This record gives sequence, structure tokens and C-alpha cells, in this order.
Amino acid sequence: MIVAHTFKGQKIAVFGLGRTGVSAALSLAKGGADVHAWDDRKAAREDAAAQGVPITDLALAMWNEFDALVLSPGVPHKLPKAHWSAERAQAADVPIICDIEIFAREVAARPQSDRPKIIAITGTNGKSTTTSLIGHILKSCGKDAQIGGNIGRGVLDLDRMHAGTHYVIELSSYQLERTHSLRANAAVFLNLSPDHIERHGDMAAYVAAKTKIFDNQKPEDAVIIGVDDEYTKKLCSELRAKNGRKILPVSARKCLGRGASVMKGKLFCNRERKAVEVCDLAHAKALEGAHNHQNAAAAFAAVQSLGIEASLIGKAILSFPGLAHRLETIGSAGPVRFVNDSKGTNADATHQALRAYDNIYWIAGGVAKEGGIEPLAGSFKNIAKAYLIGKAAPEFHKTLTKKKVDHKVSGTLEKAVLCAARDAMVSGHKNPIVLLSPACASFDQFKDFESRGEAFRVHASRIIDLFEAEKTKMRAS
Ligand code: UMA
Repeated sequence: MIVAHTFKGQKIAVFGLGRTGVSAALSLAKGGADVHAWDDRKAAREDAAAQGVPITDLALAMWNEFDALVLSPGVPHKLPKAHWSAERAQAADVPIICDIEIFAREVAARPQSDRPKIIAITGTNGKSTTTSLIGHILKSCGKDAQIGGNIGRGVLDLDRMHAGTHYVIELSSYQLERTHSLRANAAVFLNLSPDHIERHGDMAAYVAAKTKIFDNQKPEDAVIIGVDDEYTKKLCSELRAKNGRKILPVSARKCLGRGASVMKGKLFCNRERKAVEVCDLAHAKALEGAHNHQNAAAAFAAVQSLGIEASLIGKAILSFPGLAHRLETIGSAGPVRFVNDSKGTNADATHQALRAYDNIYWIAGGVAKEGGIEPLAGSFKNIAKAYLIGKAAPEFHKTLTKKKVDHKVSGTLEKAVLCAARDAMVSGHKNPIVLLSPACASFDQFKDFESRGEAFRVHASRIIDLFEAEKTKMRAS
């Protein structure tokens, strides 16, 4: 755990006792802050108390006595409706921060020579893969890499910092909007498309939150930025005009004068208008598809900006094992392959999954994002049949009916997996894929996308095991 010394003696409210809240409360309390934590759910309060978190009913607290409110990323402070704790904090002029801000202040408080390296990653899609890939490369090159943030462990749950630590941190717009002091030695901005608009209000506010990743960077720090979409292309030009730091563009579409790019599946390092081949991504089994090629180029540029040799990075990219919940093959029952893409929480991410295969038995639904699945129409030809779950089912049913895509409303994930597997099994297709790529948030039926992916793994594994047991029985008889 990273102990937060910078809040020593301060009175801090912590709201939301999930992954972020519990680790922030414990870190602050250990560092000598006077912590008052609360959650709307009794079970969450009881769980946190059992771990040693000091619980106070914040509804009854004197808010003008607090120095800060640490608000969990999933709890809104403005839109769609400010949570009551945020309203109380704002009325009393109490600053609202998150765990990333606490971490950033701890780093900033250390002498320059003793600071760890920070590699921060954001973007609408590909953040988790790129974060894990950067962590994997650094570890393969013998570095102490700590991976967390919006993926896996909360940032304050990571191991204690020292000068040699490389913190590889995935950052969501929810976290960035409450972070003010972070200085990223390498800031990776992968791509941008509309997402989380209900929370930020409009695209401009979403971009404003995301671009906070560049705040506080110094001339010696690096910006690694995708240039394959209109938003990031424009952003890259704006950053270049400011000319304050090393800017390394990355592309999976075109060869660049500098930065990193992927052409015909090969990753190139671009410098002074020369392109030097780093590795052939055809051998990187966990990095299939153009979106992953952009992730690989960004990871390469980020690690190289830290002074690591290109050939070592190339070797490590090829041994990347892949990421859970992102185009993750769970296994096969005969010809039917089960793919878990629960991380596909918006149309753009799901688009990449639908483009990766044909004969797809597609499971989608949950809490829909703005625009629903209309933007996916170009890939509907790859769908054999769709199975709809959760709140979005009626809306998606309308879209699929209009676009003449065969589908049924299954309601729950369990029913959807069963129906999809049965239909795929008797379809006669050569390599049918049962794909969970919901294009939706999970909150209506699951705690988060990870629990949704784990549930898919359980249902799919049950079918795979049954299939194997039948096969063994048949062989024996
Ligand atoms: N809560 C209330 N009242 C409310 C709303 C929530 O009391 O009105 C409480 C809940 O009871 C719960 C806690 O707040 O106990 C949940 O807080 P949270 O949703 O912020 O969850 P954490 O467990 O702290 O997880 C957060 C991130 N969650 C979100 O941003 C929604 C996790 O990202 C992240 O991994 C974790 O911090 C550690 O940094 C998840 C995510 O879905 C994976 N992120 C979004 C995405 O990737 O699209 C942004």
C-alpha cells in the first residue's frame, strides 16, 4: 500500500467504499489523516469497517470542517445528478478529489531524485490493453512495474514507491476530472470517440477531462498520442503548437515522420523520417486487429521514451499474453469458440470485436450509451444471431429489427449464453463464435464489467465442461 503522508492532520471525508474508497481511506488513515468514510450501502460500510476503515455518517457531518472529499470515480458530482455528498461538499467549498490526486501529491512531495516514473494511459478504448502491455514490457526488461488505476488494483493499493518504481496507471475521465497534480513522465492518449456523455454533459467536457492527463508535464516528459481519429489528430496539432514537450504520434494506418506506426502488421519506430522495423505483430497472438496495433505502437513509444532499447521492447511485445475481458478466448466446445469481450462497454470497442470474426452469435446489452448500437450497422453482416440482455434490450431490439438482423431477447446473460451456444452448435458454421461484447455498461445487472466477464466465463466453462464430459462418455461406450 502507498501511505498518504501529505494529508497528515487533515480532516478528510471519503465517500464510496468500493475499491477506490477503501484503499484511499486506509492509506489516508495510516498517514495520519482524520478519516470519515461513508457509503450509501450498509453492506459496503460493514465490509469497509471490517478492514479498519473509520465509518462516520457523512449526512450528519459538519462539512465546513473537512479539508477534502475523496469521492469514488463512479459517484457523480455534477451530472447526470450530483450525489448528495458532492452537493454538501460543494456547498461548503470543500475540494473534491480522487485517489489518483492523493497518489500524485505523494509523488510530488518526494525529492526529485527519489521520484518514481509515472506512465499514465487514457483514451476511449484500448486503455487496459495498453496499460497491461506497457507493464508487461517493463517487467520483461527487468523494471519494477506496478500496474493499476482504472484497471485491477486501485492506485493506492500498489506497492510502496521508490526511485526505481515505474507506475503504469490507466486513467478514466472520471478519475482525471478529479486529478490536478499528476505529472506523467509519459502520457499516453490513445484515441477518442463519444463516451460517458451522460456524466460529462457534452463531448467538449469529456475532452477537457481526458486532456488533464497532460497537465503538469515538463519539457523532458513525453506525450504519446494516437492520430488515427479526428479528435486526437486535432489534439496532436494543438499540443505541437504549444511545443512544450516531446510529442510522439502513433498510428496503425500510416507511416509517420516520427513516433511509431504499424504498416502491414509490422511495427516501425519512426525517427527523422526513417522507419526502422521493431517487430512483426503477426507473431503477437494477443494483439490481433488494427486497434491492438495502435495499442502496441503506443506502448512501444511510451517505453522507448523512458530510454529502453527498441529491440528489447519488440521482443517483449511478442510475448504479451493478452488481457482478461478483452477478446479473451475462454475455450471451445467442439467447433464453437467462446470469446469474452465484456470490456466492450461502448459501440466503438464492440465494433472492433465484431470486425474481428464472422459467424458471430453476439450477446449484447446492459446500460446503453448514447447512440446505442446504430454505429455498429457496418459490422452487422458478421452476426449470425444476436441475444439481448439487460435494460438496453428493447432499444437494441428496435435497431436490429430495422436492420433485419436475426435476434432474440434473452434477458439474462446465463440464458443468452445457453441459447447462443445451442444455436451456434447446430448452425453448421465452420467456426462459430459466441461473443459477449455488450456495447453497454454493466451496472443494471452486474457490479462492473469484470464481474460480467467472470459470469460469462462461468456459464461458458460449464458448457465446455459438459461438452467434454459427453465426448469422453461417447468415446468410452
Ligand atoms: N456508491 C454509493 N452511492 C452512489 C453510487 C455509488 O454509495 O450513489 C458506492 C457504491 O455502493 C460502492 C462505491 O460507491 O461501494 C463504488 O464506487 P465506484 O463505482 O467508483 O467503484 P470503485 O470500486 O471505487 O471502482 C472505481 C472504478 N469504477 C468506476 O469508475 C465506475 C473502477 O473502474 C476502477 O477499477 C477502480 O475505481 C479502481 O481505480 C471500473 C470502470 O468500470 C473498472 N471504470 C469505467 C470504465 O472503464 O469505463 C470508468
